[in-house]
Amino acid sequence: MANTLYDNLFGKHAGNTAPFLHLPDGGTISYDGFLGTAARIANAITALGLEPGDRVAAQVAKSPQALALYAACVQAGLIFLPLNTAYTVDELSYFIENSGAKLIVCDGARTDAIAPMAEGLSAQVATLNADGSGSLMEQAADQPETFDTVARGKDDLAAFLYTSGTTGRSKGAMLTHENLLSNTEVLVDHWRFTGDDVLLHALPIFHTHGLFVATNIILSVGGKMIFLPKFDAEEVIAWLPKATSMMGVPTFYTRLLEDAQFNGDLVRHMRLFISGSAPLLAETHVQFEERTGHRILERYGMTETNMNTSNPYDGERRAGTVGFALPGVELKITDPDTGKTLPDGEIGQIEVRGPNVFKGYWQMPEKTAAELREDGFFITGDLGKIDEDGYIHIVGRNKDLIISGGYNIYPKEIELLLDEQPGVLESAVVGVPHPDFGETVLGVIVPEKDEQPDLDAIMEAAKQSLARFKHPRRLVVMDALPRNTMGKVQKNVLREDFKEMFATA
Ligand code: MCA
Ligand code: AMP
Repeated sequence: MANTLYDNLFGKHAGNTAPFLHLPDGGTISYDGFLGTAARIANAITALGLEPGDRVAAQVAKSPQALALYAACVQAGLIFLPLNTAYTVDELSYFIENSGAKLIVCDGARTDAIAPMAEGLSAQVATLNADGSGSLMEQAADQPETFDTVARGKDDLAAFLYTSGTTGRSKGAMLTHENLLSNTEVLVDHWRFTGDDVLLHALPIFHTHGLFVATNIILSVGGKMIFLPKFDAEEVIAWLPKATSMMGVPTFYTRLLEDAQFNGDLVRHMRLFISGSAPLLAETHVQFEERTGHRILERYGMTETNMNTSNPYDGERRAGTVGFALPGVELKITDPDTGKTLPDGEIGQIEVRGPNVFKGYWQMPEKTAAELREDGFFITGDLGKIDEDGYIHIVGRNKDLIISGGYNIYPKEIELLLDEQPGVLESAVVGVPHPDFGETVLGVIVPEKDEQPDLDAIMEAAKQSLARFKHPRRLVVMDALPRNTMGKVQKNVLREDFKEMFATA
């Protein structure tokens, strides 16, 4: 029976004994072996009573089994909801409640903390540890290696990825089989991926970049991945000679350049380096070319849309730009006040439309309507312009967002926590330049009259409820926040005043 995503990414490899994953210990996993594991997991999850359309939340370390869980969900018609392993139980409980997930797959070390929350939300819990052990694989062990693929059409939902807005909590972006498959096919073609490619994969698999861009492309062409648990410059340098291509966030490239062992000889044979998720400094692009002779190909995407634009494969890869709209994607620059299209060269908000654009935010019709126009254009919240040669430049954001090492951080969430702390009258959180993470989090606190807030206690409170990557790297106390005549906090002034704070961090 037809299943749009499963058939095109996974099912077509049935019986293929060629390697799919190369593991850091030197082992390999074949396509066929991987599909067998996925089918066993699909059987195990179905045996738990889950039905097509149910959500499966996964907060698990990167492993072949974690990837097989994704394949299993697609095969069983379940909606896959991957979550950052850094999220605290507080953060997790929101995603489970909001999505109505029926099953949470988590690391065994976290079950004590997660089980009570899961029980309260009527979700089952299964464990999957970094080494592939845990109750999920125990339950899968006795299951058959084949599974009757559940029929799913192009408009059926394949995944929810949570992403925040400027106000309130995260929203579940609903992605269909077609959203994911159409983008994969365009990228394969645009970036010339083939079955001969060996992709060095050091990204996490709980976000679009590592899962729906990197992994789906390799699955689509039947190539191989060097599947590293995380980015570690030494490990990456050791494996690069065996790879043909790599995808990364800008921090990957700046960290490689900082390593004296990273030189042109190591990567002379490589076909392609791709960067995205955050702006790649033109300076990094230039330094990388000087060191290696390779021009990094920068592209631009979002959770809600997968990839929208890319620099050309053959033409000039222009530093500081994100290239052109991908085939099938329409992109326009509009006036944020009127929504009218602006002439080339003028700065406005970036809007995109195409088969890659998501179906809306789960159970949030008003938020969907605010960002996804009736005519199908999605308002990205990024500010950009189109230059005289047609290259798209991202010049800023119309949304209050910090991108640290490729992870998105929404200041509002941190401000709400800071504002609640004893002695704090109000706060503002801004992103300031950071040499390693691109941007990092600075918290500015205004004390209540005659109060001296305990900054250590505030950091401790942040640790309790927020993932580590969201913690302010520094807290600064000010008498008052800069405001404009309308009373709005001028975050641009704070960003300017503190832009050198981490210059030498
Ligand atoms: C880890 N830490 C971080 C980050 N990552 N803090 C801020 N920002 C981060 N990104 C914490 C660690 O918990 C640690 O805490 C401390 O900072 C330093 O850790 P370090 O060892 O330096 O970090 P790492 O483990 O090496 O990770 C850095 C990383 C990683 C390799 C850059 O964050 C990463 O893989 N980022 C990729 C994110 C990604 O895939 N984004 C794509 C989103 P402590 O101080 O306790 O030790 S998809 C997307 O954006 C769209 C769709 C797109 O266009 O792709
Ligand atoms: P996310 O919400 O994780 O999907 O992050 C999407 C955001 O990352 C976009 O709206 C952009 O602000 C940013 N982004 C992704 N790729 C790039 C890039 N190449 N240059 C600048 N910003 C980027």
